[in-house]
Amino acid sequence: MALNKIFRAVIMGPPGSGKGTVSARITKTFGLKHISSGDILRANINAKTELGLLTKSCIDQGQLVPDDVMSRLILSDLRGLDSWLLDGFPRTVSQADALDEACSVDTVINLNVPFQTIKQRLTSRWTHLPSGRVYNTDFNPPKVPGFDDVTGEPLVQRDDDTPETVTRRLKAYETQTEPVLEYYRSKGVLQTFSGTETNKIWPHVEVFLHRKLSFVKEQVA
Ligand code: G5P
Ligand code: MG
Repeated sequence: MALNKIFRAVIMGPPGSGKGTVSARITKTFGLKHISSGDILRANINAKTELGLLTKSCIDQGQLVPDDVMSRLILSDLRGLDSWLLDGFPRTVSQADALDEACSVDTVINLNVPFQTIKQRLTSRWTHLPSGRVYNTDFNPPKVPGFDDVTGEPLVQRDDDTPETVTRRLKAYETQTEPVLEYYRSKGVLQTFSGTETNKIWPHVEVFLHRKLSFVKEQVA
């Protein structure tokens, strides 16, 4: 489906809920540009930039990077883009306010996956750092174990995917990110999808976005 109008979406959900996995499907099906705050931070850490050096310890400890750093980073990335799918930002009410001041959001997709399901997934996740592509030894294993399907480059396990850090990330989600759901609910743009399997959640997201995009098209016409 070619996107010929402005459409701005946010995808939310706890760590490991499948935001990256569902975003890849949205990008493939609807052509929305995927902007993942975590992927951008990890690319900076990998390249040892100033931002990477500044944020690495926060991420490794399962804490959030300060709001002003994140808002500046992501809002500058959005400049010049009409349509996008934001993954991992906003993560606090202060970040949601900063985004709201810069532009409006058409829809917020919330993946509501139980914490117990998530913990098992993250310890068996393998990531291709340059692209952000994710694999899972149970759910979607790479064709050749340990290597990216597209580039053949090695996969790594994220430093923040240890059981202790995952627990801290879930806590940060509960205290700092869950209030953002209420923020968007009160604006009438929040759409929640609940379940334990991405393959069962995805068809509902797909139908929802098809409807939403046809509606935006009619408004534009
Ligand atoms: P990130 O990178 O944004 P999180 O913690 O929000 O990290 P994460 O871990 O990237 O989210 P996800 O994208 O929601 O998870 O999930 P995913 O990668 O698609 O799926 C997880 C695993 O489950 C994969 O292995 C996938 O293959 C598998 N899977 C998917 N579906 C299924 C299924 O149905 N069944 C099974 N068995 N497996 C499945 O942020 C990282 C850090 O960066 C900082 C913070 O420190 C954060 O902790 N940060 C920010 N700090 C402040 N403000 C911000 N805005 C920040 N953004 C990032
Ligand atoms: Mg992710």
